[in-house]
Amino acid sequence: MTPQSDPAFPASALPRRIAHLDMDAFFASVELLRYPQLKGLPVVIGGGRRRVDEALLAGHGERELRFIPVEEFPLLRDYVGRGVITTATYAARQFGVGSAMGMMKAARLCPQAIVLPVDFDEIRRFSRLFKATIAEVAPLVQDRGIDEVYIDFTDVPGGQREGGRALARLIQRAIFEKTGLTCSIGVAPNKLLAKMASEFDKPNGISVVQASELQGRVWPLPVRKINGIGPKAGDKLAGLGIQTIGELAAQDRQQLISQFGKSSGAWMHEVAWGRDDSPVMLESEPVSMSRETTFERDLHAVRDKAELGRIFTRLCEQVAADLQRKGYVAKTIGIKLRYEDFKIATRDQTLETHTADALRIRKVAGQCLKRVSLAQRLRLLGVRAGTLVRIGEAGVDAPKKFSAASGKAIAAAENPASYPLFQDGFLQGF
Ligand code: DCP
Ligand code: MG
Repeated sequence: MTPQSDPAFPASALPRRIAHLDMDAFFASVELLRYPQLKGLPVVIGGGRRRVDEALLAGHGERELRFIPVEEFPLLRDYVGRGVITTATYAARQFGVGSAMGMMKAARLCPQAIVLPVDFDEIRRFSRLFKATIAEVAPLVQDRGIDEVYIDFTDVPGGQREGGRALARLIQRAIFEKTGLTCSIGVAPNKLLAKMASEFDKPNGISVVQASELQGRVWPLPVRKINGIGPKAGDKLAGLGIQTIGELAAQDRQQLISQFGKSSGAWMHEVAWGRDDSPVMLESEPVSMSRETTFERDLHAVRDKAELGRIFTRLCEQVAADLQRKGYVAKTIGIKLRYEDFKIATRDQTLETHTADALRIRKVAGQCLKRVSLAQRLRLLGVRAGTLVRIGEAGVDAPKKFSAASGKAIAAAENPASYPLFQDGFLQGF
């Protein structure tokens, strides 16, 4: 039930003030807490925990990490592999380095950047900590991902002051005191505009946007800044000569509907005019859980079948472990492949009953794999569990025992004679 439709939350008499908060260079900032000597330097996060890195840090006790000399950290220029950058400090971004960029390419742009691996446990710990800090100040918080939330300021005491700036400042300060991390906040009449506004003054900034500022501050932005307009829609709009949100707003609504369909076309027209009624939802559930991996080298379904099989099984086990740890079961299992030419293929299958069982996920994912071409070599493989339900809800009971079986056990449980089998460039029984 949304707060708006819940009689316990009557619609407020006050103007809506919605904030979007996004942590600054999140993964990198968390590493900088551990290694404060790297503050202000170009640092990128990416790649696995490499041997050189471990060797370097070995022998340094936890308490002494902050004394490791800067010269001893691994540099991007020495990186060899196919890792991708998850994020970069603002000092590194000045060189054009950023999220989703291959590390070898980044090394050409900023060879002197320091490379650190991701520590997911630490990331999750800080994610929970900053969200809990916000919840102490404002009760209506919607989780939007590892490092961002929406906050309804409307009825929070002081939430209307300076259009929300005062409360934003207070939250920013509270988070910094609790975690040592900075964030950026946008406050606006709705989620759509707040999400854009949080980017206006990054890092460590606050932007307050009023409805009257739509034309001056929002319309000049590219359409891709609208949360929900992805690369495909962006390209299609560009093909129609529509680059900015203002240009989108100037389009005839019917014209957009005929180009993009009834709901998308109408939605585009609404958001271009800065309109969005979607409520800040108290509880947000994950839509899916997935694991994927980019291979060190492109792998072929036939020539590298053993290696691919192992990786595939491990991904299924990881997805099962994620589901079990977080208390969810899934009804859809899917796969994702990226071929050597970077084209992507996805397939999924809906189950009769929910599961979080590694063996079952492996089996269904294997069936999905039979439905894609495997003539080309693969660059990436991913496994996804969707249509999630919390265990204990919607009539779903926790199974007595999940199998979190190892790859070997999974292989043995299936018919070893047919596992894995390949025919005509298509993977059979994989
Ligand atoms: N992330 C990732 N892969 C990506 C993009 C992001 O793993 N392609 C991770 C690393 C980021 C975190 O998610 O630290 C949050 O993503 P953001 O887009 O908010 O990026 P940052 O917080 O790093 O930077 P910014 O200051 O721009 O918000
Ligand atoms: Mg962020």
